[in-house]
Amino acid sequence: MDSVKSENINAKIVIVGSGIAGISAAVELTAAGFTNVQILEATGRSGGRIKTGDNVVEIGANWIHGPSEENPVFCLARRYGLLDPEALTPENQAMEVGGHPPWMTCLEILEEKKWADADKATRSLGFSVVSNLLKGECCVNGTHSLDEVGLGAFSLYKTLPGLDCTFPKGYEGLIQNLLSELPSDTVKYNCPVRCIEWNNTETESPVIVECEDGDRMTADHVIVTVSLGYLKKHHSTLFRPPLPLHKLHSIQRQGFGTNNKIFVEFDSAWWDADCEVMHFLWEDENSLVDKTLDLQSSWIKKLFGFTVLKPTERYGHLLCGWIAGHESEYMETLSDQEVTQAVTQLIRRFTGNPILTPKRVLRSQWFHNPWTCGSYSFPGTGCSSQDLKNLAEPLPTTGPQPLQVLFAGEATHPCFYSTVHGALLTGQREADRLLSHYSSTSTNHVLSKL
Ligand code: 6YU
Repeated sequence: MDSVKSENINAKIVIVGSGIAGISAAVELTAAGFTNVQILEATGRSGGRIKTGDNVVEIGANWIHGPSEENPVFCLARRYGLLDPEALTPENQAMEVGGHPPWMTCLEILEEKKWADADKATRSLGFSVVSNLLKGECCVNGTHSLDEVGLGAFSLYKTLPGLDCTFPKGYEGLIQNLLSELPSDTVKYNCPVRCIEWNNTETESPVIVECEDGDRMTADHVIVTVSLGYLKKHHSTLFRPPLPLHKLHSIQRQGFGTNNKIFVEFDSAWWDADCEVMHFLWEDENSLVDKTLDLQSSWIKKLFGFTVLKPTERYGHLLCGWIAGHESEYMETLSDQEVTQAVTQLIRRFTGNPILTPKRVLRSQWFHNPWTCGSYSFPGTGCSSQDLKNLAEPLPTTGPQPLQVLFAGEATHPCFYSTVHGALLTGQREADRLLSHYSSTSTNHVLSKL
């Protein structure tokens, strides 16, 4: 690992956000010898969109997508001893699943049928299956409709080999282990940043970070890791002077949507022991046109299905429903009772069992979370790889005081956007950028990873 020149070790680096991107940046900078690294976190906890609830229920990120040697989250989780033995086997790491979560089984139904000579009822079923697939695809992409996803940029997403795996004791274990590598006072909680004033010439350090409580601190560098949703909503007040236009346009072009989960717990299982996923097919969905006219009465139809959480010893009899888009955002505005009622009706209708009653229902609300403003990014229509580069570009790139404001977070990764490993790599990328800047050697280096 290159070392930083001793006179630069005190450079003041502020990191906005204590999600995986912010924490991984802090760990790398601290390990390289920087002594003045402070994370400012708006909420009272670290982890951001990694959030484990009671009974190891994952409110946010679920899987390590592509758990294999190239995936830094997998390597870290293995190092910290956070994975089940199956996930560590070479067979598991070699499996190619094409980047889809383990729920997209509906395709098999389509493949079994000969659609060209099918009768009307069968064709109608076919449309229902396709409609269901599209709802699932909206969840994967975190978008309302696939019409909002740019075809060109869609192919930028890179999948890694490995059968997606979970953290048996919760994804947050990764966060706790990483935090333990930092000095205990590194994260300041309940400290929302209101404004980042850069290009200051009146103070010795070029950046002033102003918090909601009016506290103002100077910094040599600020790494911004807030979500793209937050940036879209607050860029005009968050930066003074404003962001350059090309960066702003890229923020606008890149998509950021909502995918929520609805957990439904039962006293006992009413599904088969080998059931992994249930899809809901609606008879009247024989058109692929988006026709969400009455959210109040039809939002639940956007829920594509339930995955069965396993093993039962860990989760009890628990289903996880998935719902994306405007219907998902509407669902967030309903009371717990209204959501429970809609889900109960849905399950009774599809099972034909009028007395099935969930023990407990819990849903995520990522769109109305003021510090996230949605779930994750996707390549919007008209978005190109240049937009992703622009999102990651620091300010300014040249001049006497470069790299005042740097940008990390899942949406700034060129091919692993929307994932935990993507976010982690962007934190390391920006730490590396500062290390190269301050490094005693001029060679471009890659730090020995954690
Ligand atoms: C993954 C998965 N997964 C499900 C759901 C969600 C996400 N992801 P953070 O937001 O974490 O941190 C920023 C911090 O900043 C935060 O703490 C804020 O409080 C703070 N902040 C904000 N404003 C501030 C201010 N003003 N001042 C101070 N602090 C401030 N990823 O790998 N596996 O299974 C899922 C899933 C419901 C919501 C996911 C998954 C996404 C990850 O959770 C997410 O990328 C990272 O946690 C983000 O970390 P961060 O540090 O950048 O931000 C084919 C193809 C198509 C392409 N897509 C395929 C991939 C599918 C993605 N998978 C999704 C699936 C699920 C289920």
